[in-house]
Amino acid sequence: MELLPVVLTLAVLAGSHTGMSYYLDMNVGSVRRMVVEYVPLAQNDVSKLKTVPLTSLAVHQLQQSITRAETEMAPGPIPAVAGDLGLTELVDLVVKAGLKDTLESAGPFTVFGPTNDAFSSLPGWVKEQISNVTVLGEILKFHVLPGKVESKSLSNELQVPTVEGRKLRINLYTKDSKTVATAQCAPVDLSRVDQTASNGILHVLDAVMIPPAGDLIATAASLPMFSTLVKAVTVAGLVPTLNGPGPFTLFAPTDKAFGKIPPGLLEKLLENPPELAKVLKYHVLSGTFCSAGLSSGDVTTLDGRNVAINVSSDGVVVNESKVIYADGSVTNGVVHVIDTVLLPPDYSLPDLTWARQ
Ligand SMILES: *[C@@H]1O[C@H](CO)[C@@H](O)[C@H](O)[C@H]1NC(C)=O
Ligand SMILES: *[C@@H]1O[C@H](CO)[C@@H](O)[C@H](O)[C@H]1NC(C)=O
Ligand SMILES: CC(=O)N[C@H]1CO[C@H](CO)[C@@H](O)[C@@H]1O
Repeated sequence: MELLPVVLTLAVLAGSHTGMSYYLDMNVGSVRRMVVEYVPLAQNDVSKLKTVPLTSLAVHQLQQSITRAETEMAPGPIPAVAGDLGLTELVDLVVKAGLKDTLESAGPFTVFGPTNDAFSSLPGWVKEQISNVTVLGEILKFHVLPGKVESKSLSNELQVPTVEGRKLRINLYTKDSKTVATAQCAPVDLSRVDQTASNGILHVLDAVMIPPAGDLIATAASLPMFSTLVKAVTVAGLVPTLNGPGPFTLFAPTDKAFGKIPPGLLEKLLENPPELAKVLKYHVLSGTFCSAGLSSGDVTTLDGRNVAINVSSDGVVVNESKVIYADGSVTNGVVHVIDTVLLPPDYSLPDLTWARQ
């Protein structure tokens, strides 16, 4: 809190002496026994102020003003602070889900508050889902942590339990020599973290977090477009790895992507689990690489060989595979859906010697 606006507010509240204002030391929390001559209090320059002793009446008036001003300036509960920050859609949805009373209760809570833009840019299927207030309530509770979790205590791959029950994952990256923080891959607005409310704190998010339905494998298995991937991962014996704690980043080819690989290759691979495992591991990175934290450059896959990531205004491309859906929320990392299977360098045609045999 800046001192000068406080001084001016109090001076106005205190009224009285024409042309006079009061200077308070809010840090000490007590009224300094001085009156200052009202010079135009331009740009934080308190050094020019002349001090004179206060009368006891003036001290009394000032103390009353301080009490009043403190009441007025004390932050409200989380929904009020969210409103002040312009997170009006969040506040509306909190009301709709019947969570306002909870978020105004003693708490304390930490809320990751998505902006209005974050809500309006949700994909249609999510908007449809959150038109159901039960689902909406679950998603909103996934944005609330019990207790106060300040931004300084966030660390890379930290998992924190939410009020909803499932954990969300924090990631910290360095991108273009700046720190990028994400919560379940939603970018955190680091210029608006640790916003104080009477019953907790609020960190602003640039996207809405979707609670993970399960781990990498369970999530892929629940979606019909990944039937080939799930079959391949099972045949290759990679399920115990990929449903482990990880965390992992999976570039997940759709069935359509598998349909584009050279004829016969998939059948050959399915008959050769160790080779299939190599190809599949070429789709997995160790660690959670959310799109907000991705930079262009080579990264090493679980297979040991590199893929080249290209981040541009056109989106994210991995070697020649385009990410068509980024930041799929899972419990043990993240899934980015790709439109083309990644083949390790020795699979480039026409060198498919082993597959030709
Ligand atoms: C809302 O979602 C819940 C939980 O998924 C479900 O049980 C309920 O039937 C849904 N309500 C409507 C009106 O669709
Ligand atoms: C990255 O993608 C952009 C846009 O498609 C392209 O112009 C650029 O050449 C690519 N960079 C590399 C290193 O491939
Ligand atoms: C097919 C293809 O482009 N493969 C490349 C993927 O990126 C790695 C790392 O830069 C290269 O070594 C591969 O040749």
